[in-house]
Amino acid sequence: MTLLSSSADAARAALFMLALAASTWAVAADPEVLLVIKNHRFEPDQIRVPAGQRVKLTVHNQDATPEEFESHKLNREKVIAPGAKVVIFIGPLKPGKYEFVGEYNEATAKGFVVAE
Ligand SMILES: [Cu+2]
Repeated sequence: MTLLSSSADAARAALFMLALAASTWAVAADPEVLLVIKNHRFEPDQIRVPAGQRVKLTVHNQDATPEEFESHKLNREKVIAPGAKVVIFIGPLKPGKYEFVGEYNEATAKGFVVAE
């Protein structure tokens, strides 16, 4: 290992460490969305997310019956027990509209994600 020979080298090294830390923060900062299932409906039933980024979707089933979050367009399917919370990562998505349903109550439990 070479010792730093000048303060310019030290400054460059500090900048490098800063860049490294910044890229780590960027990875940790997935946008988060909370989705509640209540009375066999999603609240909210419309979600806006940034296109091109992975998004952390937390789905909290507040009903007394199980529900299944299902979306063919998002390629996700997950059963959620009564009272349970699950995390579903979606994206990165192209701009567009992505419908989802609660498969056990499709008449009322439906919504969509808009990526823009
Ligand atoms: Cu299903």
